[in-house]
Amino acid sequence: MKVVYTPAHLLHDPHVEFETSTAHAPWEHIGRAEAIRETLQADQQFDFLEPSTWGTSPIEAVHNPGLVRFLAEGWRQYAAAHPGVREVVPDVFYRPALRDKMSAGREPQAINGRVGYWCFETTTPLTEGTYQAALGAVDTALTSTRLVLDGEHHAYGLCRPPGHHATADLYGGYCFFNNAAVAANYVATTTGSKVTVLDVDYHHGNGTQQIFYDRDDVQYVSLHGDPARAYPYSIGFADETGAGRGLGCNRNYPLPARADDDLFVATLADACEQVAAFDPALLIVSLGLDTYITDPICYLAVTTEGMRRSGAAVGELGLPTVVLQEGGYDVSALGANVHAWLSGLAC
Ligand code: OKP
Ligand code: ZN
Repeated sequence: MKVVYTPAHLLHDPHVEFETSTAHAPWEHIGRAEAIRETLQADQQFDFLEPSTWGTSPIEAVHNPGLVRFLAEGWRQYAAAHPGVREVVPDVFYRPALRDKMSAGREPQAINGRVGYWCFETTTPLTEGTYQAALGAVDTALTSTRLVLDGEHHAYGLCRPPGHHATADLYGGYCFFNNAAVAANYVATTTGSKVTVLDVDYHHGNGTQQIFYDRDDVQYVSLHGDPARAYPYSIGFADETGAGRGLGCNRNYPLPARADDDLFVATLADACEQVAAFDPALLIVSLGLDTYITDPICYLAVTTEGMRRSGAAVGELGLPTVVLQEGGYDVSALGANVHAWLSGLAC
C-alpha cells in the first residue's frame, strides 16, 4: 500500500494546550506522526512517497478564504503585537449572539479579536510553522486521493495536523484545514461522482458534517463517543441526518462508554450498510485510533485486534479507499494500531 508522508508536519510543534482550565503538554504532538511513520516504514508492504504541492484553491473550494488568509498571516501579526509569544490561543471569542438584533459582524482588525473570530476553542495553538504544516496535511490528503483516482485500490495519507473538526469558517479541535473534506470535495467536483467520508475517530467530525450537511453528492457517516459526554459536545447526535438536498446523507452513530470490539465492529457493519446503499465511487476514511482502550482522552475500549477487524469490515465494501489520519493519543500503541487497521483493510 502506498503511504503519503511529509516532514512538513514537524513545523507544527506546540508546547502547551489549554484544556479543562489547565495548561498542559499537548496530546496532539509531532511524536504521534513519527511513531506511525516508524512502524509502517519497518514493513516492506508500505511504500512511502512525499505529496505534491496543491496550493490553496482546493482548500478555498471548502473553506472561507478569510480563514485561509488568517492562518497564513495570523501568527506573524500576533508575534509583532506580542513579541516573545510562542503559540497563539484566543482569549476572546466572537459569538454571533453578541450582536443579537444587530447586523452581522465583521472580521476584527486587531489580532486578539481576529484569532477569536476564526477559532472556536482553546486547545489548538497556532505556531510559527502551523500554516505550512496544515498545507502539508492537505497536500498529503489530495496526493493520496489522486493515487486512488489513478488506480490504486487503497492509499494511506499520514496527515498531521488532523482535520475533521475544522468547519468551513472555523479552526479548532487540533484541526486547521479539513483534510478529508477538501479531498472529498475535490473528488465530487472533479469527477462528478458520489463520495462517502466514513469517520471512525473517537470524536465526532463536526467540521466534515457541517461542510457537507446540505449536499447529496458527499455522504458523511460517523461512529464516535456520545456527544452527550464527549467532545465536541454539541454536535454528532443520531437525529442529525442532513438538510435540504442532503437530507438522509448524514448518519451519526454515538457509542456508549466502554464500547468494546464486538459492539464497535457491529456498529461499523451497520454504518457500512449505509455506505453501500449510498453507492459512492470512492470512500475516504477519517481514521482515528483514539477509540483504543488505553487512549488517554477517550472512553471506548477497542483493542488492536478490533482495529484490524474494523479495517477488514471497511475492506469488505470493496470500494477504492483513501485512508486519512485523524486522532489517536496513546503513542505507545499508535503505530501498531494504524498498522493493524490498514492490514485489515488490505487483507
Ligand atoms: C481531535 B481528534 C475536552 C477538550 C478536547 C480537543 C480534542 C480534539 C480531538 N475537554 N480537546 O478528533 O482526535
Ligand atoms: Zn479524535
